[in-house]
Amino acid sequence: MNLVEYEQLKFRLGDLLRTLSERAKASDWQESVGDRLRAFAITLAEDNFGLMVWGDIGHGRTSLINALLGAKVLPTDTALPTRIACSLAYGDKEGVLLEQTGGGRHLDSLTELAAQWDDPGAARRVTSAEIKAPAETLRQGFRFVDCDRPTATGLNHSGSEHAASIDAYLLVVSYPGPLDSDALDCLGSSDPGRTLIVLNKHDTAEIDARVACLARLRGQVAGRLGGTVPDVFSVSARAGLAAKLAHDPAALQASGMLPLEGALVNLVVSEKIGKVL
Ligand SMILES: Nc1nc2c(ncn2[C@@H]2O[C@H](COP(=O)(O)OP(=O)(O)O)[C@@H](O)[C@H]2O)c(=O)[nH]1
Ligand SMILES: [Mg+2]
Repeated sequence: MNLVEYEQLKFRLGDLLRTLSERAKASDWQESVGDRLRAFAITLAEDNFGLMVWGDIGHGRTSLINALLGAKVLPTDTALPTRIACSLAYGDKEGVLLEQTGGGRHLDSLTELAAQWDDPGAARRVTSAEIKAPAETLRQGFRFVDCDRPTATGLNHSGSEHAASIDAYLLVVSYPGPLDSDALDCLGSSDPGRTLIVLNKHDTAEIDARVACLARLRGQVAGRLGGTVPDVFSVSARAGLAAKLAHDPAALQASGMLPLEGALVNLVVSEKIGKVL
C-alpha cells in the first residue's frame, strides 16, 4: 500500500464509521458503541506519521528529508550542533521555534535558521528547534525528527516525548558506508523492526562498487543484529530531489528513492494500523 491508497482507505473507513455511528444513534444500539465509533473516526482523521532520521553529520539526513518532501525545505550543509534534534511538521507558513539557553525565540524563515546554524556561538545555545513548513507531504501528516543519534537529547526509543510519537526510524549513512561501532551500538539498542537503513550518495559510486558496499553493509548489520535485520536502500537524495523538481520519472527511478518510499509507507502504515485498530 502506498500513502495515497492509505489516505483513500482512511477516507472510506471514515465514511463507514460515520454511517455506522448514525445507525447506532437511530437504532437501539448501546450508546457506548456509537461513542466508540466516533472516537475511532476522530483518531483516524487525526493520525500522522512520525519519522526519525538519524546518522552522523554530512551523510545527507537533511537532504534525504528534502528529497522525501520533494522540495528544498530544510537548509543543508549546516553544522547542526550535535545532540540537537530538529523537528519538522506542517504549518501554513514557515516558522521556527528555537529553544535556547536564556529563553525561546521565534524565527520567521528557514533562511534565518540557516544563518543561526552558521554562527557557532549562537548555534551552541540552541537546545531544540521546532520547524513548521507548508509542504504537501507534511500536510498529509508526515512529521520528521532530524538528529545525529536517537539517544541525542534523551530521544531514545522509549520514554521521551518524541520517541513516543515515532513510527519509523531511518538511519542515514553514505557511500562507501560501513557503520562505525557507535552507530552499530545505537542500531543494536534500537528497534530494528521499525528501522530502514539508507545508503546515500549512490551517485558517487559505480554500479559494481554499489553492489559491494551494499553487501558489506548488510553483512555488517546482520552480523551485529542477527534476527530482524533492517532493509538497506541505496539512494541518491540529491538526484531524487532534482528528479522530483524536474518531474523526471526516469531520473527518480535511478535515484533509488521509490523503493525506499514504498518500504517507508508500508512500515508506517502497518505501524499506524496496528496502533489505531
Ligand atoms: N553527491 C551527493 N551528495 C549529497 C547527496 N545527499 C547529500 N549530499 C551532500 O552532502 C552534504 C551534506 O548533506 P546534508 O543533507 O546537509 O547532511 P546532514 O548533515 O546529514 O544533514 C551536502 O553537501 C549535500 O549536498 C547525494 O545523494 N549525493
Ligand atoms: Mg543536516
